[in-house]
Amino acid sequence: MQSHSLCIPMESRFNFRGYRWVKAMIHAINHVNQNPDILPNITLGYQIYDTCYTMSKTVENSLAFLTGQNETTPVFRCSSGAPLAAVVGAGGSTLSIASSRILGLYYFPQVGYASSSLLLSDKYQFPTYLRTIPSDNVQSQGMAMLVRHFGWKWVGTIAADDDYGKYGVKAFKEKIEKISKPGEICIAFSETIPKIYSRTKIQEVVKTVKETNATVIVVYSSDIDFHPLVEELIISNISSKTWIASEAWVTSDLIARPEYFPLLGGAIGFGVKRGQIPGLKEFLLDVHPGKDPNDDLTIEFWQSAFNCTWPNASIPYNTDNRKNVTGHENRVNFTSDHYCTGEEKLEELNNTYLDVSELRITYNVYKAVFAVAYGLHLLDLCEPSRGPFKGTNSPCASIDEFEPWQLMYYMKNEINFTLLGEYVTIDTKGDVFTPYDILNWQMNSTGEIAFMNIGMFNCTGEDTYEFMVHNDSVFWNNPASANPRST
Ligand code: TCR
Repeated sequence: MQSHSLCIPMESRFNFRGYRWVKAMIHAINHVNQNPDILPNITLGYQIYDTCYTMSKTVENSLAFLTGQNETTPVFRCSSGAPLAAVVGAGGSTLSIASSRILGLYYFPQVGYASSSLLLSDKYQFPTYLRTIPSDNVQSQGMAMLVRHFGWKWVGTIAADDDYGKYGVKAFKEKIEKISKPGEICIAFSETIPKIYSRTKIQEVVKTVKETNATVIVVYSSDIDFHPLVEELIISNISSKTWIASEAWVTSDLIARPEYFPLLGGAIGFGVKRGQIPGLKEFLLDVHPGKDPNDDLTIEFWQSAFNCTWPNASIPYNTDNRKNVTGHENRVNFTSDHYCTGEEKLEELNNTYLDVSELRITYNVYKAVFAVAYGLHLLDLCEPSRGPFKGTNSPCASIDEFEPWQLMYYMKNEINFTLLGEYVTIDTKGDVFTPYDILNWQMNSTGEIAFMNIGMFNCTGEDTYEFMVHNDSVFWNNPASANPRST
């Protein structure tokens, strides 16, 4: 495995959830390799890069991946000479968009598992982008129907300042306009969360939230971007609001903390379809930094998980340089003064890495890998002289030396397969339509936050939807414990 981890961390902690996605990706590849019905006699390999949640690293990594060796002319081959098949990723939409502009240039297939921005459905701009997460066009419709369902008149919006937040909120407003009568639902305010930390800007958002009469606020943001605002809202003691959560933060362990419950309890949000991946838990437990001295990511994982320094590690434990970059005063530099022994007990680790109870994006990652595998499988099944490509004798592509556009031919036309009992189909815009669970933040008896399933939302066809909410199951976070009439 080749992992590059020369990040300036955006956060002072290791992204355990992201690391779980990495493991799920590898696990899925292993499953494909072990499965005699998919690509028999072919072994898929992989390279995993860390985007560091930044645009520049994403672009750089995409080019490094394509050239195989820091050259600028892509050869589309691994160092072994085998063809590169596809990119799975990136995480956030802004990063997928950046890499997709490069990959699209070469007609190189890309399958996203979390990037849900509407922009990515535009095949003119992103001809080779497919995804296993629905477009936010769908989620925004769901949010608008939720607002109408509960009869709220005034709604505020807060968006992360990126292609996810801004386009999500834009679609939400358009859907509101479409499904309501004039004056029935109104936008009380629209704020954005800065991408580069600025306490002053965040305090302006807090001021708006404090002063508004609207009791319902939609937040379209990743957990990482939303977190500094949450901290500031907590300081201001804001409560009795009903927060509508976009899928990226609704089940995040960074936001769903008991200490934030007075602020965010009762939040209602959309979670993409869950899945259970056989054997994943065991696979997650099967990591050790001693296995491969070049596996920087695992070493970094271990150091962060157990608060220790791995002997001779190239990356020091948790050095946070972000302070200098963004002027974020709250962050500290800390290094651990003791070495890891390698005897640390992974089973005792109590964090989101090992939590396989809410596999939503993780399941999408798994699906994305299978989508690529099925594309390759179709390419490999091509019958000689009955191939789809131009030339004498209708040639096929060869699995040992195909070109990116040849795999793209298959990925674009007919990706549908059954995975773990679910029928997965990706349309010609690269989009999928899977149902959402509507989740409500409640406090369970042990003082932890539970994501109660209170309904579902599904897009069933062009402009046709199923929407269902159990009103009686909703926990409302206000003194009356009742639907806040945001009038
Ligand atoms: N779409 C976001 C990124 C994102 C995400 C997540 C990141 C989504 N869900 C869960 C971390 C965890 C949904 C985007 O940028 O498109």
